[in-house]
Amino acid sequence: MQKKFFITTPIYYSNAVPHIGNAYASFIADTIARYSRLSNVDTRFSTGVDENSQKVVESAATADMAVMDYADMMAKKHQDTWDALDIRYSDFIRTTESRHRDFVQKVLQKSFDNGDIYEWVYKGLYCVGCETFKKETDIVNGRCADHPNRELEQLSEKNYFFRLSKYQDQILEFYSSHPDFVKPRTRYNEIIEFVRGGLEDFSISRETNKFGIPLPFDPSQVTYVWYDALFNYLTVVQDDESKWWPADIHVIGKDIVKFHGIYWLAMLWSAGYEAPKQLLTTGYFTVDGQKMSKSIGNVIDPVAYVGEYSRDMLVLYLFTAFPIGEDGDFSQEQAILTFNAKLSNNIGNLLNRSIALALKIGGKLEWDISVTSTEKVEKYHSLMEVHDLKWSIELAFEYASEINKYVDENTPWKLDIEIDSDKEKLESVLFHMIANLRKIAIMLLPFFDIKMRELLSRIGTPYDDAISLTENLARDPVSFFIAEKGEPLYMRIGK
Ligand code: ME8
Repeated sequence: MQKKFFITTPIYYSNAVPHIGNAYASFIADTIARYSRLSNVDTRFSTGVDENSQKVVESAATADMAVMDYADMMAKKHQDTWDALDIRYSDFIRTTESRHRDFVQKVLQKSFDNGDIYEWVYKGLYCVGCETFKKETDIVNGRCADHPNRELEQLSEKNYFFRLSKYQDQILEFYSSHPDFVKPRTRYNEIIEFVRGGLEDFSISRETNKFGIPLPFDPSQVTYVWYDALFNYLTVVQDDESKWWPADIHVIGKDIVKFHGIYWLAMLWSAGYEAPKQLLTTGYFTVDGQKMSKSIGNVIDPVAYVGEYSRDMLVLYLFTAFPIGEDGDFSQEQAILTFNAKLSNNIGNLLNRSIALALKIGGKLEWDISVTSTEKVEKYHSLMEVHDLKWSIELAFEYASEINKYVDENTPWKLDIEIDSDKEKLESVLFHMIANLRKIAIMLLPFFDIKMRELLSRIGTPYDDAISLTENLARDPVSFFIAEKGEPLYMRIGK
């Protein structure tokens, strides 16, 4: 078993509160971190805000606030969002913190000393939306293809450049010896193709921006936001770098895969660090068929959403609607249908039936043989270990459907407990139901912690935090006690 596990989310730009797309990346990292913690692995999960960006300066001006006052307010809003969504991160980093400035200056100096950073005058069109200079091929009708509402800025300034071109061969060699470095495979192939096309050195400083980390070897310039942002992943582990680095997984969206899959590797190597182990890349989703945008008014606020529905409904839908890595569409109608079918009906039904039957025989039972198979558990672990969250959840629901079918076939409600042979059969069916439902709930624990713990307590087989999730799953209960019927675990939405 792995000694430690370190997972990260992107650090989100702090000029807006997190929307559902940002929350998607955080839910993925959170679920994987929960599984790791429940498996008794020493786990670290970092997130935070990307503050040294022109976007933050502009938004502060629009809000008529001093930049740091605005950044403080927004960092607090980000933390409040993650708390409301029960995202259990262990580290929250702000790139304006002094620990981050000190660390970034240290790595900049290292790369400067070894000749990977040099001075040059740069001329080009800059997009503040992307925080990058744009090539002719990225420009459509005089504007950035991704930010058609913004004017491109013509910049000409003395800049420091990072010698990315030097690392081209090393990056290609790394990719060929690390076939699982970028998931899914399509993104891995895209990067290789891009690198083969030739890598150009990139500018890592700005003369005109005043908000950012000053270069240690030329304080008249500040670091380019991406150079500073990527190093957040190392700043957070400065308390014990050799234990935590390399990171096990960076969860990122497909929009930022080039920064992580190319720039980041070269920047790390240049400063004397190893590459992270894996980039888990998510797709993008649209909302009811349209790109999420403020002007359309379809940006979903995840906090309002879980307030109106529930965290479990949001996580269930985000994880089952499309596998990680694929693009998808968020349909509110489908989200409700999925919730009703899977949590309210399938799991809810199995729970209600188990409780109703148990109460028929006084709520108590003892048993001395194992009644569940290990096959599903093995499959579950192998899916969770490769972070296949969609099929791990689907496996648990398929399992619940099978047990519901088994109950339908055995019609235990027709049995007469006054007849000995009937009573024996009822007990056997019931124990089978409880032992399997218990396994299903444990499998779903990293996704729906609160409700699954509640379910386990209600069927008289509480989760044991003293042992690992694997051990909890490996043991069948030898008895249970159910005191009362209780409210539905998941109230159906609509009719
Ligand atoms: O890029 N669907 O921050 P950011 C799915 N600060 N995921 C989405 C999404 C959508 N429609 N929209 C955004 C930055 N995301 C940088 C990162 S890391 C060193 C610096 C998710 O606030 C996706 O994971 O723009 C994407 O990578 C992230 O939000 C971008 O957040």
